[in-house]
Amino acid sequence: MINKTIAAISTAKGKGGVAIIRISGDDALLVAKRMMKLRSDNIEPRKAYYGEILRDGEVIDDGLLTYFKAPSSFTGEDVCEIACHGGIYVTGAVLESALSSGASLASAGEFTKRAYINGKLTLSCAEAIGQVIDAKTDSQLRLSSSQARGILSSKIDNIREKMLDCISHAYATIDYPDEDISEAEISEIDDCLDYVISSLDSLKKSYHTGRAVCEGVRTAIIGKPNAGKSSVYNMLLGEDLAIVTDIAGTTRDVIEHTASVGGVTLNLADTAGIHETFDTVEKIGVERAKSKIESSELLLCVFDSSAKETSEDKFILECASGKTAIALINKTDKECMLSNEFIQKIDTLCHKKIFLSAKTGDGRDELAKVLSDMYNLGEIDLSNDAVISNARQFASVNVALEKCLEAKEALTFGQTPDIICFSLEAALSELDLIDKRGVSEEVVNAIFSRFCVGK
Ligand SMILES: Nc1nc2c(ncn2[C@@H]2O[C@H](COP(=O)(O)OP(=O)(O)O)[C@@H](O)[C@H]2O)c(=O)[nH]1
Ligand SMILES: [Mg+2]
Repeated sequence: MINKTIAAISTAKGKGGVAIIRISGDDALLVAKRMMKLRSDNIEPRKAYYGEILRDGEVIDDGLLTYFKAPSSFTGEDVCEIACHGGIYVTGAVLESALSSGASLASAGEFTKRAYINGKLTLSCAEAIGQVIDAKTDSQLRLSSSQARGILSSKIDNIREKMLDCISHAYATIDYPDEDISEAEISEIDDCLDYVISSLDSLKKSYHTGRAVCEGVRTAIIGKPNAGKSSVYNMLLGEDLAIVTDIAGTTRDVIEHTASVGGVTLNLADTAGIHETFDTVEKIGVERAKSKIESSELLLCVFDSSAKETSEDKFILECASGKTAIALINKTDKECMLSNEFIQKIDTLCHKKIFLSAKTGDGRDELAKVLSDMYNLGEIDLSNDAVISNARQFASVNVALEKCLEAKEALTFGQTPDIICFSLEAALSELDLIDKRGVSEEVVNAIFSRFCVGK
């Protein structure tokens, strides 16, 4: 039953100055009044009221009650927020009091799900709110905050309206089957369709950036022992997380952390140096490094420039071919001993090469620039452009685009309008999977279950 009144702690679990218990549903105010001794009985919306908080009739804390009357609240239902002291035990006790006063415990994401069901948010805005909460980097925050404000949703609405225009024009011609479609009508449908196609195409392309920012790029740092992989790893993370020594074979297990470089989220793996070894543990490390190469989307191949290249370096270069790889020619604070021939080979096999010193940090900015260019961060304004950032949205945009291209082909080859309409309607229902009611309950539940309780 949707109108069951729910409650949860909406602030993070832990000790803090203040915590907020949120209550939503028809009985929200009744529950709040039962659990608080307030000075006034007349609670007006959007005002804060001080009072004592009771549990089983006993005062356990004091705090502020704010009431938001439906539909002008986050969930669209009656909402009460009680701000109490932010200790772990006291917030638990206040929540308990809300539950014993008639509320049920909210499940993960239930407040946001209700906001979606009550039409306060589109699905992509709701997803973006989850991403705002989960954001670990500045780019993630900028992107998710703009999508939470509805930038993607309004772009989708705009495309949808244009699609409807195309469909209504095409239908108008079906209604008068005896007349041929006039040149003017064809060109009107054609222009409208071109706009829809180019908009869908830029949304589709934006996923390259959206994914790199939100989900991150699976990246492996590879190289021979002592090339400086762990030093590069630490430099990119800005912390000494991996052990660095001049002893070959220091890194054995794969270590993974997330770094933001040039706005791109790198899901970085530092690996063991790849070479022939008889050490049992190191051998396992080398195998793991090799399998990381397979499962990564981007390779950062580290070469030690202070010594002549070896067969191991050549092997690393071979690993790079056919993959997206950036060569990091490390230790540039020392004299370069790599042969020109080897550097030329790097140029042919790697996407880019960067001269770098993990010791001094030289070259880090260039790497940031290369990554930002690779993922089009310079072309996209994360705070203002509509960007696709998850696979669900991408799949729908992709299919909608294909269907529109089919409609365009039908129009170009002079097919009957019903064929054009058929493709356009398929595109429309696919687009409606992003924000509109075409989304199945299963998908909606899966999206909201990823949220934390209290959101
Ligand atoms: N001079 C200099 N030494 C470096 C640089 N990067 C790493 N090293 C040194 O090279 C050795 C091996 O580094 P490490 O990061 O452990 O290499 P890994 O085995 O590839 O992980 C250590 O002694 C580092 O201090 C650099 O840019 N310049
Ligand atoms: Mg290492």
